Amino acid sequence: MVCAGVRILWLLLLAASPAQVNASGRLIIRFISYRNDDGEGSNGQCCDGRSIFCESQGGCDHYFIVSADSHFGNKSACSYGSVQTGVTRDRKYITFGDNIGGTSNPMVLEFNKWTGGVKIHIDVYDDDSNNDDHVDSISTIYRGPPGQFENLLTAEARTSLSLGVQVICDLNYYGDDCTHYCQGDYSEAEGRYTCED
Ligand SMILES: [Ca+2]
Ligand SMILES: [Ca+2]
Repeated sequence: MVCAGVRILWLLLLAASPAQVNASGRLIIRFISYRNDDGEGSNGQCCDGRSIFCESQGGCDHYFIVSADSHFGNKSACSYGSVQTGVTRDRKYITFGDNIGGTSNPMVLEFNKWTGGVKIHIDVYDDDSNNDDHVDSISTIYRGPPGQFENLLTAEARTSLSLGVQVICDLNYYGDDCTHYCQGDYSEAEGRYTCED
């Protein structure tokens, strides 16, 4: 997988220069709710069961593979990383709490430079004992600078996911791309922290 390759590259970079490479910010993705009205997979069949009547809730055991990409045209680049959630069993409709089948919600992806936007791509599957069924592939784009507030978005195709996105720079990192490092001294005269540059 390309995503795995990116991660391995980063590990090599980190190993090569341990004092130089730090995360400068975080992309925070919070799942709010998800709806799969038909309780079906992308093949048009009930998530579980093959009769004309779906099981209650379709038998859908949803889990989500989230990839966050700074390059909107190439979803496989996966620049900000990816997360696979745990499973929520037997639900067509999910209201997410702070835990998605063992995965912390919100999910936090660290980055070294914010590029001004992100394409968030989500592959949805129904967990089975073998050959999980594909349910949907949905994505949304967020553009904006780092800030204090969560932005609400909807990723929608046949099914729909509501999510919140926030971008924050780490402590002492500033600027629209979170790469300006400043650990300045507090200036009594100016009433604020100052930096050399
Ligand atoms: Ca299934
Ligand atoms: Ca299932």
